[in-house]
Amino acid sequence: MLSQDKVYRIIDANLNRAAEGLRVLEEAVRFYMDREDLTREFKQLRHLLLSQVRDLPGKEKLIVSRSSLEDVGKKLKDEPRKGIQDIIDANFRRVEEAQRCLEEYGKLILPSWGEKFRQFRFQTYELEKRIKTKLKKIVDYTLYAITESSLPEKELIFKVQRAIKGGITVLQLREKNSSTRDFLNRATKLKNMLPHNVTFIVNDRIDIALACGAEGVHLGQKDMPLRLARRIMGEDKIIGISTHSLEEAKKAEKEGADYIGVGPIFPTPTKTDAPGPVGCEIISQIKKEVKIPVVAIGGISPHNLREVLEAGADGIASISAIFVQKDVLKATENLIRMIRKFKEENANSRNEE
Ligand code: TZP
Ligand code: MG
Repeated sequence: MLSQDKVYRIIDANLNRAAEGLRVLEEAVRFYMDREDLTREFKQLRHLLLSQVRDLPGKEKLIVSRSSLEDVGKKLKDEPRKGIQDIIDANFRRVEEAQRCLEEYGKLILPSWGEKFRQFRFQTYELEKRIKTKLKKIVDYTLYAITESSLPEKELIFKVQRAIKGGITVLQLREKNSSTRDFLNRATKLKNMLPHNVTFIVNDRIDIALACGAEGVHLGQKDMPLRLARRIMGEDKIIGISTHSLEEAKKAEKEGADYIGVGPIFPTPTKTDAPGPVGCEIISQIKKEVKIPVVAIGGISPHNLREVLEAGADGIASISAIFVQKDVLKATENLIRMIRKFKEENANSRNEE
């Protein structure tokens, strides 16, 4: 039989857990997202939740029943956090689980707590949805490396490690001939080895992107339509679209793409079914009319990089200038150094104007 003392102990632990989790979330929306409205909502929810104790018969037993030193669960460690998104995810879980416990155990003491805490839980789900749509990761598209398809796995992993060390900011896994299982295994391995400042995108396959926990997917004009992809992926995932004209770029933005790839800018032997090169001019045209980041792709190398950046590209995507180089580390370091130097010069000359 569950003694009343133990029920009070569970209630006490979960009130604290819920309040602490809400406080962590409140700090995130206040200081990270700068959202006064959401800050207020979290504060209200926390106060409302704690104020329920007023009506709880025998509420003085809560503190009496507390025995954190004897808590057998206190040694269980939380997973390490990779960044703000991880913290937010973990704390929503914590709050929702605590609310569920308060709903289940609380109603043993006060039946109305069942419905009250159910409502708090749904209010929390709602807040979570709103925050997740706002909190899409801010991606640095500066150097977007795309893997060479069908590399032996060991070589792929070795080269990706070198590219990470060299400073890529996005990694896209592009496998054109793999089985689903091989593709997924590779995606999972790469996802697990990427530091959190390198964004992981899967080419073509929404299912694999979701299954391995990638941050997004990259789709071509003949892949899953963007609106359907968004419905499947959810608002918090990144969706990039390949475009070859201003019209396609505008359409992708209108339908909710997070970034566009434009190209092939120059002739490239890497993608044989790509339309002819579109040149740099299209980058400036698109930049004038489209607000989402523009990543240029196709035949880009240290020799023509400057032209692409001068046309206004937010980032450079490449397969061969990174993964088909003898020394992937050096090639990557060189590209990133050139791009950063250009961006710095540009920022300085804009300041002087
Ligand atoms: N899409 C347009 S061009 C291209 C893709 C995937 C190939 C880019 O490869 P590279 O070696 O950087 O030209
Ligand atoms: Mg595709």
